[in-house]
Amino acid sequence: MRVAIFGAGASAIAAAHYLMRKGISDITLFEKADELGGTWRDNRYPGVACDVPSHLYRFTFAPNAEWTQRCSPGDEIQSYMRDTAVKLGLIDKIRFGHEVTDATYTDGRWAVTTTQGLQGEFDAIISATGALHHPRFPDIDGIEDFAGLACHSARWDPGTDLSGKRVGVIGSGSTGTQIVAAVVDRVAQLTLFQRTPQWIMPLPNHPIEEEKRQEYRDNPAAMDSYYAYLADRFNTVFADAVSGNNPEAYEHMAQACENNLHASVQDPVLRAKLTPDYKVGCKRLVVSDTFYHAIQQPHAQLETGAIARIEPDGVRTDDGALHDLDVIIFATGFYAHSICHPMHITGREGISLNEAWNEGNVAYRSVAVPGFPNFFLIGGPNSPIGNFSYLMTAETQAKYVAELVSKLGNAEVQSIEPDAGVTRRYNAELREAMHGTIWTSGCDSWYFDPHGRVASYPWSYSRFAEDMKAPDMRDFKLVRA
Ligand code: NA7
Repeated sequence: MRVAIFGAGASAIAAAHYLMRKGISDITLFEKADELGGTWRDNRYPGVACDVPSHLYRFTFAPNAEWTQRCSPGDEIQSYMRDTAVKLGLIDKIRFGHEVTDATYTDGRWAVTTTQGLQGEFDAIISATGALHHPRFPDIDGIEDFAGLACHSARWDPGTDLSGKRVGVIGSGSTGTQIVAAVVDRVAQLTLFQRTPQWIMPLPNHPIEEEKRQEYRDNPAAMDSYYAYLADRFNTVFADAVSGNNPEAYEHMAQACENNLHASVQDPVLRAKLTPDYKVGCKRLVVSDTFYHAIQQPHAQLETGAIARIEPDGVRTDDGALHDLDVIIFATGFYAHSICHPMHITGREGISLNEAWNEGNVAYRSVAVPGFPNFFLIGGPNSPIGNFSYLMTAETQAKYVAELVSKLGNAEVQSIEPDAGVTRRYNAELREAMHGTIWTSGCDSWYFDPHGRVASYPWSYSRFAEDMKAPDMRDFKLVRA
């Protein structure tokens, strides 16, 4: 059994781990960059941190007593990803600098080609390439004309010195708010260009003291109990609140965000500018207990006027004002629906994944696509991507996919793919369930795909966990050799 995994981020690490648990060790991970870690390798902007507590944002199979903060900074998570890959013995299995360009299926085998040429044939492939990694630059006139330093948040060079600089941040999502809070004390002047205000959930990011870390080192079971506690809080309270499955928790959450704004911002004009006109949770909730303080510093400015264009000296807003800047940081998000792009994946009878998905990304339970035998996804279409630990999603899917892949180890089974009718019905049910969710309640967000459909998971986390416990083989077509 030879399995290829595309990517070497969290999803790929989870996939490799669960394949190895099934005794499948001939695994090759193709990684376009020269380092693993995915989003934590790419995002090194000031203030980058996970908004999920670290003791939950970890693999169940790799507990870590060393987290230094409740929500750890990006570089700690990146080190954790690397350490985990080393412990699993994955480093030698990764081909760095190999961006997959083509994967073509013929008679039970996938031929994989990367930027370095044909890499041979595999019995199965798992695409674990992530959703948030194609930086999205705003469509603003003159973006090329800026004379200072302009950079997307996911392309930030951590060596950049911002002290004494006039800095503009465009975008006020999770990334923009983290940057503002992190740099405000070191810059001469800070302007946040906000197109739409965000609801902000205050979550103090306290340090985890050495004493606590020692306790976890001495007693790993305590970490597991804490993980279980956090998982329960996040999945049955937080995530279910957002997905409409826990109205009482939703009310608490909405109230907490409203109280946070009122308690933190006294100036009525500024407060009005920061008040969203949509429901809490419609856009992905921002988690911060430092942003409101930062934006109220005397040298910080919240600009809500529309941007007319970018000029060599800065940003000109519609009212004619020029905001002079030395640095512009584009915290403008990602092409979140470019799953598997720009790879050419060709399934049975020459069907291309791009064609199969030309009216939107559709999969059976996020992990498999009719017409694409022995091809699986981690973090595929409609994966649970709300405000909880993506690592739990990735692990649950990886375990499920490993179960399917292991069936190919049986010499009698040549290929597995989901039934087209079952997949259609699953997606019809999913779209139906999307009506009335908070995400469709009247705001724009990166959850919407270019076809206007929300690409999240509409049901409760417990349903996801239950449905994904093990594949129901009646939903799959098996071709016997
Ligand atoms: P997001 O959440 O997609 O936020 C992008 C921000 O950029 C958002 O405030 C946008 O405003 C703003 N934006 C985008 N285009 C423009 C233009 N043309 N002009 C002004 N402002 C613009 O990306 P993040 O990187 O913050 O977070 C992505 C996810 O990463 C996050 O949810 C976590 O899961 C981790 P808009 O709201 O569209 O008006």
